[in-house]
This record gives sequence, C-alpha cells and structure tokens, in this order.
Amino acid sequence: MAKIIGSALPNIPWQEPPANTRTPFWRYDANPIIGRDGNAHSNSVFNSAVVPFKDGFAGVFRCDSLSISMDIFAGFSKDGLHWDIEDTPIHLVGDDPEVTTREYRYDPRVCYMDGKYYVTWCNGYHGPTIGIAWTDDFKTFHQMENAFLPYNRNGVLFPRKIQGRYMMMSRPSDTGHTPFGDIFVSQSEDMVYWGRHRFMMGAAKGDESAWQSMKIGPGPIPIETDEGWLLIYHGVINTCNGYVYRIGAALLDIDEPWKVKYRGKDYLLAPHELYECVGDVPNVTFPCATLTDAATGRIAMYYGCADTVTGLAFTTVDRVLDYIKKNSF
Ligand code: BMA
Repeated sequence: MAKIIGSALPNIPWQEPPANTRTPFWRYDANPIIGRDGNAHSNSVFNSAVVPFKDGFAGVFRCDSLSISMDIFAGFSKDGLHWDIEDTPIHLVGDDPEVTTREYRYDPRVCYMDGKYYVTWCNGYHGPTIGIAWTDDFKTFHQMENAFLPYNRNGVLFPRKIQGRYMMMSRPSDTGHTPFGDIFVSQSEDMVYWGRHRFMMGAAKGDESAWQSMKIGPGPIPIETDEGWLLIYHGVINTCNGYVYRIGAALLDIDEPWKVKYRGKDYLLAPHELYECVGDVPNVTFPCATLTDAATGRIAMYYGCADTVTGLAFTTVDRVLDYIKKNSF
C-alpha cells in the first residue's frame, strides 16, 4: 500500500467508487460543480485551483469574462463542492509596475508551503510566462517576479524544498496554441532566480501513447508519496477535429524529480461526458488541483471541462500507482 505523505483531511469531498471502473478516476455524480456562471460576469469557470483553508477550502479560479478576458479570482467553500467566487479579480500588490501591470492571467495553481499559499499562473508579459504571488489570507496577493522569460505555460511548484531548493515544473511554449511541449524542472534558492533547468519528459513518440503525442504539461501540485512524487498531468493529441486534452500520471524520483520512475501509457480520465465534450473548447479535460487525505489515501481532483465549467473526480493513491505501474513506458 502506497502512502501519501502529508496531512489528514477528514472533510475531503468524497464519493465511493461505482462497482466497475476501468480507469482509476470516477466522477462526482453531480458534476459539473461550477457552471459557466460561477461569478457575476463570467462566461466560463475552469482550470482552477483549490486548497484546504481554515475550516473549509479556498481557491483561485480562472473566470473568463463575458468579453472573454482571462483573469483569476479568489473563492471560498465550506465543503469543496459549493463555491462562492468573488466578482472582482484578485488584488495583486507589488513594488514594480513593470511586473504587476495586467495583460492577462489564467490557469492558476495554488501551493501551500511554509505558512504561505503560492499562486502560479500563466501571466501575460509580452507573451505568456509564469507569474508568482503569495497570500496568507486569500485577500491580498503579493506578486513576485515572473519566473521565466516568455514563452511558457503551466508553472507548477513542488510543495516543499527538495535538496534545499524550490523546484517548479513548466512547459516552454509559443505565443499561440503551441503544437509542441515537454515538461522541465527549474530550481531556485529564493523563488526569484530560477535555473539548473532539467528535462523531465516529453510528448510521446509515434503511437506508444498517442493521446499524449503532441504536447504534455504538468497539472496539480505533485503529491508526495513514500514511493516518489505522484504527478498528474495533461496530454494532448492533434486530431482532424482539433486538439483533445486527456489526463495522465507519472511517478517521479523524490530527490531528483526530473527522473521519471513510471509513466502511465493509458490515460486516467478523458473527455467522455457531455460537459467535457461540449463547451467553448470541446474535448478538454484539464487538471489544476487535487485535495489529498493522507489518512485514507483519497484524492479529489478539480479539472476544467471543455474550457467552460469545473468538474471533480475521485481516486486513491493506490489505484493510480497500480494503474501506471502495470502499463508504463
Ligand atoms: C491551453 C490553455 C488552457 C486550455 C487549453 C485548451 O493552451 O489555454 O487554458 O484549457 O489550451 O483550450
């Protein structure tokens, strides 16, 4: 039995699995949990991140507006299922207007570390790069330097220092819909200067795992287990009807997390339900956060559906690790 290393979370949202599950995740039966009208001016609410906060949960949500501008908004929930999302974007403070000036903000992740909640997101700065801010109250967010030069997306922190350094995954990209993409790990002493870049893994070659053959990108904050870091990520194939986004998993070395121990050949969750296949961008499942309960091994995953609404799905650490170990490449 694999163990999650972390805190117990007795109030994790949860439903028992249906009798027959071929793939490790099963969906919440009242999905989607957040509709496109999640706040007063939203066209869509998706690709969003949640964490335990006080006696409930808090999160940073991607809400595209009715004019289709992209920004990030704080939200709060007692049960992780029903969310109150603010109507005004999160307030970012910082000394340098060159950094804080908003172009666009999307696809947030939230990582709890050393008493602070670090938010990373795709930040417009002459093209997409990775923005970083921290908060301790989900009211004031202190914006730090952008981590990388443009163009980059999917900046995802590891939830503790490894070998004395902060580590962050990312996916170098272009200014458009990026028809390529591999995952790298970058390291930092201070969360300002990032270097020691290491290649982790790339898009799959040929048809060895075709659902992830065009590009991949890290999803939620990795989950620490006694066997290594469990990484949930998205993989993309290009089809005659456009890109299709599915969800996979890999197990990474605990001290050198760019070393991949197992990488699942089969996907874990894919756009099969109507709300995942039909929406503003059809056929997209895009994971940005998990909640975990170290006492039971339960995992609840929040994922964007068709770039329109937010879904929730459940699994356990054992199911995922068994699945990827049985059929790894
Ligand atoms: C990516 C990002 C994601 C989005 C996906 C599918 O490039 O923009 O936010 O979910 O495309 O449209």
